[in-house]
Amino acid sequence: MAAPTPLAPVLSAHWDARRSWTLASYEQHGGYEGLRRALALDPSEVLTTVKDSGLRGRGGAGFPTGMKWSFLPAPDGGPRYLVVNADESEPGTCKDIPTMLASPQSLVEGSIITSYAIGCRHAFIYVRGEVLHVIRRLQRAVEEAYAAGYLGEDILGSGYSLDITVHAGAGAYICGEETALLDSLEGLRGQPRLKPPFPAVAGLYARPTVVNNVETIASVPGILRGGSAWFRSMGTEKSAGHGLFSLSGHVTRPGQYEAPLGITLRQLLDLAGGVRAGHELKFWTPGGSSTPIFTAEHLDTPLDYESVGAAGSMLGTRALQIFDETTSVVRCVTRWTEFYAHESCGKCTPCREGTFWLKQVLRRLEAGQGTPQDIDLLLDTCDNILGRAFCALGDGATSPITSAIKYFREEFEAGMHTPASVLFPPERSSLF
Ligand code: L3W
Repeated sequence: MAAPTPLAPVLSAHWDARRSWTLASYEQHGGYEGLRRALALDPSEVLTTVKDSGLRGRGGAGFPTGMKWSFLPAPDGGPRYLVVNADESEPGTCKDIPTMLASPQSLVEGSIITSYAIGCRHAFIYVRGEVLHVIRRLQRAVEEAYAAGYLGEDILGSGYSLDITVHAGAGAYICGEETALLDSLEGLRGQPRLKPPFPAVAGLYARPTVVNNVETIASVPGILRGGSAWFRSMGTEKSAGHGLFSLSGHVTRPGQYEAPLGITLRQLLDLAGGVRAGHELKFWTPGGSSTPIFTAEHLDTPLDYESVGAAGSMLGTRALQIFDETTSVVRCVTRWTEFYAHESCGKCTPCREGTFWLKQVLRRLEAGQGTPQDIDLLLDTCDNILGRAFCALGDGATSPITSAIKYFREEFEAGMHTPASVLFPPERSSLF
């Protein structure tokens, strides 16, 4: 199979246009053509188009989007909802917020098409609370869409009606977990629900609900415009289409790079000017801090769901955090673990207690005051969280630790006698 080449961007194609966030700019670049095509089809045909495209959830898990929509039970006359997960909080992940800032109308258009396909009359966009500027921009985009007749009653004379509410969260990582998000949206404390039932069956207000990530929904207008075969012509057989890859850390030109799934980090680094000058790659995350880390040996691993999984990690949110040889892996993993311990919602014991103890052990290893039992203690604690926590937060917290010990065990052993700050002076690293 030929190596994927960087493609002409789709999602980010117009991000550099003047006032790209306005409806006028969006329309100038083909905006709302996808909605017009969708409204000319039966809702079931829109669903089939998305199913045939092979689009998979861009929020981390990669669940087939069309299949998720088709899990909604047959209409019973009651409400059914679309909830867009815009609670982007995974460490290193920075694709949804740039999308909403530069092209909020792509999310609004995608939400209308999706709602039409699933028979929803009221959609919600749940945005993390800290990003007030993003919330304002989205609200303005929704207002513009109402004024232009894309939202409200009888959209474009089709007889279909839809309202969209932009809802601000309060800044909790757990509210990115889809069922905690639904609880939060209902006004409750955001904590995960037991699954099943999945939201598709009993979601918001116990009604059938589709929960999809921002990038997933923003990809839908392009699929309606270009067709499912066009989308499938990019990426790999099982990981179709394009995606935003966010490069951060020790990289010359950090930012969002749009490319077909299956591109490699080596190719992305070529686009981003490489690892910062004079340094070399030590380790990186393929999908945010909740995925097992990779090293330089994975530079040519195709970044698609199957290949990354086969290499022992997850594609996740495609948040590629790059760390060079000046970085202490122990210090890095300790910072991430402090984040998980802080953000654990406390509902289940393995995650609440486990992340606390992982943090304690890692802090003493970082300080060079570890004990000979500490590596086994870390691995044993991770083993008691993995698969036993209530939601993915617990599992995610273990991934960087177990993978870092696998690749850099000697650095954890050094933590029994030498502080990380001596081995890796923070001023050299410039990160952490
Ligand atoms: C109906 C079934 N629906 C599965 C649906 C389910 C959900 C989707 C995926 O975690 C991952 C996590 C993070 N009937 C269904 C069904 N579904 N079976 O499919 O479900 P699942 O359980 O595989 O994943 P999840 O709980 O949604 C997402 C990883 O993403 N991650 C991302 C984190 C990003 C953030 C953020 O920035 N806000 O939190 C990074 O790696 O660790 O593994 O919709 O309902 N039979």
